Amino acid sequence: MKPINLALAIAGVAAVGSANATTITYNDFSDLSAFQQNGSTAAIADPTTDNLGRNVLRLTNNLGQSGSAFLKNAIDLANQASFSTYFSFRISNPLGASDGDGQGADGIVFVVQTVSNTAGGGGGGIGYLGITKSVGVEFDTWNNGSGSNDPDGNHIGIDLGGAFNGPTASIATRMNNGADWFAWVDYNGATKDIEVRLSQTNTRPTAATLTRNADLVAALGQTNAFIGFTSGTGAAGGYHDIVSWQFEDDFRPIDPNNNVPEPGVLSLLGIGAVGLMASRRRRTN
Ligand SMILES: [Ca+2]
Ligand SMILES: [Ca+2]
Repeated sequence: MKPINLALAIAGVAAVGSANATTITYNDFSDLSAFQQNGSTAAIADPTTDNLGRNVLRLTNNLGQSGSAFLKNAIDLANQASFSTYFSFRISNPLGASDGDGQGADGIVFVVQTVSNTAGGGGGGIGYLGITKSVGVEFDTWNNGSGSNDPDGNHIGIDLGGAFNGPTASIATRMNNGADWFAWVDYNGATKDIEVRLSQTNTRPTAATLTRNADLVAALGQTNAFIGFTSGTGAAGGYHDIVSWQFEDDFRPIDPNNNVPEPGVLSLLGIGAVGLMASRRRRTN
């Protein structure tokens, strides 16, 4: 079902105290005013409508690019940097060179970082390389070889410190196949487990696709973080789009097919905060 372009963002900015919760929801990216866009992402006209008529967050759209979009306001993550997020992405219009599984590169990285709200290295860096004090979940579509910790040209990985250093999982179906993909990332600060789920439907998989145990408080150096996405292209490229996004500032795993947990208290700050664009949620399917 095609999303209806009404509900743009529901945002709460947490005040001091554990009773407050922040939920950020984008079912549509027609208003990007809450984002700092960098590199190629900043050069792409907003709003960007994909060929399905949806307003998407387009990170890259050509060869030789590096771009990113991070929320301008840092978010204070609760319970030892815990968070949950769910987003859908689409990689279409593959350009340039091919690797073993076909044309298109380099992918998308979901990033939680504290250094700044800028972009990292392009190409095989996927806009993530060099963003220290970060955790990145890569959706990597180009085989840069073992030097970049790439097992193949179509895998996911969980990385720390702006380097490709974590466990990876190969994905059988090409992620740059022009279809919508659905991803979940959950970090539980109590167990220190990062779990990533990836699916071609919006049904949350029971089992994680990839896990890594890591101390994010140590990796980040603080629990106040910029949240966003990066992408890079090189001799191969394509359109790298975020189609929808939900982010929770604590470990609250998201099941888009059940009632999404409402934050206990939604504290809305009008000035300098993420804009309140709608008063009710819409499902993304
Ligand atoms: Ca790669
Ligand atoms: Ca590939």
